[in-house]
Amino acid sequence: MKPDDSTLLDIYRIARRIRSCDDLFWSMLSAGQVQMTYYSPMGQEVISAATGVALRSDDYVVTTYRGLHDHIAKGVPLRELWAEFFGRATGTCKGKGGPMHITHPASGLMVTTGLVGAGLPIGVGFAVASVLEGADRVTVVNFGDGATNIGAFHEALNLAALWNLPVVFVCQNNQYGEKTALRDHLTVEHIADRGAAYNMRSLTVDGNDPDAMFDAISDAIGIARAGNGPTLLEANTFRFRGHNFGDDNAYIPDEEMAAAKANDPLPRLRDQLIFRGIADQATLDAVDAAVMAEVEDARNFAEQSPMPPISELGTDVYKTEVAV
Ligand SMILES: Cc1ncc(C[n+]2csc(CCOP(=O)(O)OP(=O)(O)O)c2C)c(N)n1
Ligand SMILES: [Mg+2]
Repeated sequence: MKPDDSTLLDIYRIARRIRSCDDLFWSMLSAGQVQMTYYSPMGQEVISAATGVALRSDDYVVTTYRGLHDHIAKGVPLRELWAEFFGRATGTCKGKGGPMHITHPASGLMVTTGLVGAGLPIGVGFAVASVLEGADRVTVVNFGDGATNIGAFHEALNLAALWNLPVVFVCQNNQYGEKTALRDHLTVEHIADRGAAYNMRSLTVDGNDPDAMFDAISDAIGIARAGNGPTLLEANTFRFRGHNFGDDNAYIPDEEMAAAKANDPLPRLRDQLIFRGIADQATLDAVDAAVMAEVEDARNFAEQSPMPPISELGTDVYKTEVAV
């Protein structure tokens, strides 16, 4: 299904929101104004934005440490999200999860995990739960290219295919697993080729193309919701800001980075919206300004929020509360 004009504008707004949060996190980290573990999703925004508009609010998403784009696109409120990234008591997990463990069931963002590949079997579990409950909810699991070398990826795909589960596996192929390039860790041409081992519907798309990405993800979601089983969707993209804050991308050849930057999904989408007459510069500038105001509000909220009290250390952690 191709996105209509208003859907494309929604994708732009969400992608812009992600980019603005990432830019501000990056400048605050660089200035030493905040300390946190941070894995930038810069360059991968359109994958999540297109997925976010294609999903229902009661659908589920599972993601990884590189999850900011998925959190925002699924609708985790920016204030609580920022507060959790900053470890504040007002955060989604009372400041005890941090950037790598965002959970916000009210918006369907169920799990963020720091363990590579660990989200896939969890997503399969959510899909089994939907079937047992008779709900037509779909689960989208996001992971990287490197994660497809982990045993859990293969176990999850096998079971999802065998049980015909309502799950979509989205591999955000950013061409690198930490400092290892795709060509040094993969024997198949496309990650989607791995789905054949499980007789699973599989395809590769340009994740930076909002039309192609929305088309592919909405089809996969529709097929899963109708009870027709899982899809492995490989969304090609690039990672602009290194593996994590502190990694300078020195191992990425200059020409490769230049080509990727020329394919930056944000300006590409903006140009498309203008070229196709969907929005003009002034309209998009207004969207950018409104988004920036939301982001500044979230930053202020997080900065002004208290740290969790010591008494919270043992709560929500163990089944039996531990007094501290
Ligand atoms: C089970 C496990 N093994 C190793 C690591 C260390 N590690 C963290 S991120 C990463 C690379 C994963 O690459 P990819 O799946 O492509 O995701 P990306 O970081 O590119 O989004 C590795 C090896 C880990 N967190 N968990
Ligand atoms: Mg990767």
